[in-house]
Amino acid sequence: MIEAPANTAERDAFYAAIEPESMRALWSVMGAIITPEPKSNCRPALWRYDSVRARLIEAAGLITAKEAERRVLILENPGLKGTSKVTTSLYCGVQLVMPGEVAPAHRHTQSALRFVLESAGGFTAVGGEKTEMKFGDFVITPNWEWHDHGNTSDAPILWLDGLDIPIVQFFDASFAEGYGDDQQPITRPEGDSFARYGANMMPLGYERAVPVSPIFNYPYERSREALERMKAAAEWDPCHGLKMRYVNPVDGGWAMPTIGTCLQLLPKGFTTAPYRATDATVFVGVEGSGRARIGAETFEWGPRDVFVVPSWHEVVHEADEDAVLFSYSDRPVQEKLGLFRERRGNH
Ligand code: 1HN
Repeated sequence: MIEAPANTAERDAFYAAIEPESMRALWSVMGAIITPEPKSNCRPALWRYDSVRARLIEAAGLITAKEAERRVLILENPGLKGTSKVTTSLYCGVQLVMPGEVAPAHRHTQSALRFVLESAGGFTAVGGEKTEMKFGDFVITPNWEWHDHGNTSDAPILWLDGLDIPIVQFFDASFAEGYGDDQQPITRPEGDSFARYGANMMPLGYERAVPVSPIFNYPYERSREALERMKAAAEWDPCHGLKMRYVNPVDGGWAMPTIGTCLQLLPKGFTTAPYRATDATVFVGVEGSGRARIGAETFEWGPRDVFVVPSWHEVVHEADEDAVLFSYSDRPVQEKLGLFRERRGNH
């Protein structure tokens, strides 16, 4: 677009003179703030699960879940150091709860998703209901709901946390408080919300005041089975293989208002057509293995590895065996604001 006009001694003096008066000449910065295409410090990156897990076990020797409140290692984008961001708009971390430990109840205006990476038994309680967290489950903690977690097994439990922290930060809308006790009172039996909202039915007359799915655990067993059954019909999307969106059953929209979540299957030997979109996306390997070619870089991934495709970077996926990927992005926000764009294929 507009290239900054050349600097002259007179112009530089003018810029310096207006700076203390809290003014800036638009023409000196316009090209930097209105770019012809997305320009981001967010970089393609991958974290190996084995390395993250080993560091978390090390951290467990340093601090309890209770003292830490949440024993989490943030996956910080190497292009966004010091910001606690995995992409410009989203946060990602991996959390460890050791056998018998609890992560105490609190609430905040940031929304969270959990994607369970390793579990022999553990729970999260959200807004008065507990749910067992099993491998591959996608669990939602809506904004301002009390939540606490616990490990009821004799092995470590680990999951990925995806939060909209940078979005809430952008709007200066953060509120948070502790419950004052480790665990919140349980007011509904386990499985209650799945029975009410997860059986392709809903209580007659049900209306939801908040724009988030009333299902808070989307079990992997169910989602994976759907993909397996669809495989037989083989209506592969050239860019995505079989990619399914987790939905809010109330309105068919995204399960969360700020974070879009998907589960996809790429069959053995599949190579996707090049794809780019404005929503920087965090991918989590669930099953199988493959590689993502992101621009000029290639990232080999296996189960539980995490990688990031930044906004408007071309990605090509290849699967070595039947491969399942979970992913999340800020697409719901961009769609609501009319900003989302994608380009299928390379032209
Ligand atoms: C949080 O509440 C959790 O509840 C995890 O497990 C990560 C990162 C920042 C702020 C709150 C959790 C978080 C978090």
